Amino acid sequence: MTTFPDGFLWGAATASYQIEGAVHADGRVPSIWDTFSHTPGKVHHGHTGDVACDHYHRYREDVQTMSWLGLQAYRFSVAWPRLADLGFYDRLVDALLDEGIAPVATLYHWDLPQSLQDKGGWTDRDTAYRFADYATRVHDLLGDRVRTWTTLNEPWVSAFVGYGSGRHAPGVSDPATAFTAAHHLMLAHGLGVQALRAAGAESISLTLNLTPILGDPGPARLVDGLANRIFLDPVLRGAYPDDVLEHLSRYTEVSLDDLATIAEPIDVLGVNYYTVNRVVADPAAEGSPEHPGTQGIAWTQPHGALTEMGWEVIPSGLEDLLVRLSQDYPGVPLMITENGVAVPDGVADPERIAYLDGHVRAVHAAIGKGVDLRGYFVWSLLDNFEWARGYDKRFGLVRVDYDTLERTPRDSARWFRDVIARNGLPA
Ligand code: GBH
Repeated sequence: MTTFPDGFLWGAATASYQIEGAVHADGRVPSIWDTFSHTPGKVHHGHTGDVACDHYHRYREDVQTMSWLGLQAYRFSVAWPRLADLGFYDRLVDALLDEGIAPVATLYHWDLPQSLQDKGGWTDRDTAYRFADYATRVHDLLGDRVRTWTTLNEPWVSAFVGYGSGRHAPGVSDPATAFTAAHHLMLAHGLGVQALRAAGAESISLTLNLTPILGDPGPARLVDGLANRIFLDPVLRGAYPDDVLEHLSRYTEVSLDDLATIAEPIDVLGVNYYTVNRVVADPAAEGSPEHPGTQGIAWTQPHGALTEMGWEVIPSGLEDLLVRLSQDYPGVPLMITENGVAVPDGVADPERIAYLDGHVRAVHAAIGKGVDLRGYFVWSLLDNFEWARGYDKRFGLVRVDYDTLERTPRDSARWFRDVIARNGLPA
């Protein structure tokens, strides 16, 4: 039997723009993802989040599904564009608590109000201060019931996919803006931690997408800096790594005051893990716009079977990552805040069960090696708007029919229900 420690937290995750729909309800204002998805050519098939899973109106049914699954926690994000009327989250949190499900709230999962983008978005330092004000307002409303808070989801994606390659909103492609955005996102995180702490939040975290970089040691080290250490080091060690600072400081000023704010202690580090990257030295290579400064480095073919996203399936990458984090950044408990896979549509999804089984085993092995890992959240509860890839890529434990909006639990949902019920995998 693969059994987990008592109190290990099993959950599932979603994000506001990916599931809510109801983009005009109750005074919601436009976000950068409304603008981006309505710009022709940006999202596959021209899909938008206008309706998505209509979770905004169907949350009661979805909470019932969570209850059937036996979820102990549910990770959702609050839409900043809904700040004028947060009543939806008030109702959602009450519905979760009625079912004994712990709400885990992320304050920013990529849906920046368009009005802030019009003033520069994350390239404008002021956005970080606005984020802290927003954090305080959300905590004022939900803080009596929500104990666990996450500032940002995956600042790497916000900065380097939003402002580096432009594959995501706001669709800017410029290394200078990407690095500047990265620093301002870190500052927003630190100011957000201060705001939440002052308001009395019990547990505060940051969620990073951490991608182990395999291949030639020199290139792998550089890309690891630009993808992983750029956020890990300032938050958990108080300084940007030298190899990263060399790039950053070309575009933005990094003061000691900022570094002190960014290093504000957190209670948990959220880890989103999907796959690894493989790189080699190649003098002719242009590098990647999502890792500016990587001229002379080429990304090589993933190994083995690929997911519908084209990502390599490699559970050992997760075990190694967790062990590395506990060695390089000791003292901070870890939580898997996202892990999951897009597979071909259907209610039978043996590939998803195999993927999750492999990764849950990897997590168990890491705990066996002494890693302080507190929980595991599947991405995702529901099929949803997979950003630039639209609705074709399906990550849900629960299938969504986008014509009828009917929900159908997949085989993997039954499998995960068993895992939660026995707090471990079957023999
Ligand atoms: C998460 O992002 C998001 O938080 C979530 O909203 C999203 O729906 C989910 O994952 C699934 O995509 O780009 O080929 O080099 C994950 C973002 C995915 C970025 C893996 C780095 C590395 C593979 N990460 N990616 S590749």
